[in-house]
Amino acid sequence: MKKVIFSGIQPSGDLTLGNYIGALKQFGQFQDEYDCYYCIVDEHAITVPQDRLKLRQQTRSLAALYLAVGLDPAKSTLFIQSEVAAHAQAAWILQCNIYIGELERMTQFKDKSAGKAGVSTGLLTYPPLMAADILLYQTDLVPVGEDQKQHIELTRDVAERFNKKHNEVFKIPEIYVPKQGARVMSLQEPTKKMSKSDENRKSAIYLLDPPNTIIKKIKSAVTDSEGIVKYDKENKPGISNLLSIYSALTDRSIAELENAYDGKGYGDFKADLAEIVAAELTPIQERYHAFLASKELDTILDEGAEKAARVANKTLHKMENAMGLGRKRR
Ligand code: ATP
Ligand code: LTN
Repeated sequence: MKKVIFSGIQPSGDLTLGNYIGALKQFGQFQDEYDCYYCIVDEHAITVPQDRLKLRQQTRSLAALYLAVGLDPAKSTLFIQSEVAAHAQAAWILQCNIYIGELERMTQFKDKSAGKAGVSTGLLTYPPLMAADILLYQTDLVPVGEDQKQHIELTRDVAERFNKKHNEVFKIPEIYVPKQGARVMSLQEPTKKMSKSDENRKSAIYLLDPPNTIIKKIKSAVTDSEGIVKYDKENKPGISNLLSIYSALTDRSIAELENAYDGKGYGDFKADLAEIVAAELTPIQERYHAFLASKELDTILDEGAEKAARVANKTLHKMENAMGLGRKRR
């Protein structure tokens, strides 16, 4: 039997180059070897306030993007989290097996709740829902950016704890982070991660940015005054980030790039990088617009949800049996 991959992205805004390099770009590569589930995690998105119409539009847009980067619905199961009820049901059971202290320690929770009034309970219980996503499919591997490491560790902990108490219900998943570009940084503040919810639109390249915007943003990316293309994350975070992006998109090593740009300034380097990014994104954008306008998108999502529910319900029933919920189910 094929091993299982599961990953999810929130429809919480326009996707960035960070989402692409850290997550999306990997997804297509697994399709032939693994049984892949790719989810649009809209229930995670509502842990912070969302506009109802925008959320729907972003959900559809993300589905079209998944397809545009090359996910093949004949090989991968593509679906919307809220359309498979088992996710919320399993999350509740997992919440009852995770301690509050474990959730309060999560850096994503601390970052997103710091200084905010009216923090939702969902923001705190975000990780059990994510654990449910992963564990319901008996997942082997979870491709994500580095920022999700802590959540995957908690998922493993709760799965091991549950298995110990209730016999083997879950497969214990492993994280998969890309070698290059696991943490793409902001173009304006290169010590902060590039994020789709950043208010400064210049800090991120969005997957749907037109080529001239991409060129402008890379040109104005913050670097240093030394003018030497060299990787030094501590002292030269800006150029180091651009080097990582370049390397992730071309499969050329950082050392090779440093050599190639030896004696050249940041101007040449940035111009080449802008061209590479635009060349990577333009065909994706063309396919995206075609999918967004097609009826096929709804059929793919309907079929995806149906298949996902069949698989997820099997694990959910095992969880309910283990906890003694309802009547015995097979
Ligand atoms: P938000 O800013 O709204 O929290 P986000 O941009 O972090 O969102 P998510 O939907 O949380 O995006 O993440 C989708 C995937 O993209 C995850 O696998 C995450 O690890 C990855 N990812 C997000 N930002 C980056 C980044 N800057 N570098 C590499 N990977 C990233
Ligand atoms: N928490 C993730 C999104 C996410 C996810 C998942 C990723 C929700 N459920 C399951 C992998 C597997 C994020 O914010 N990037």
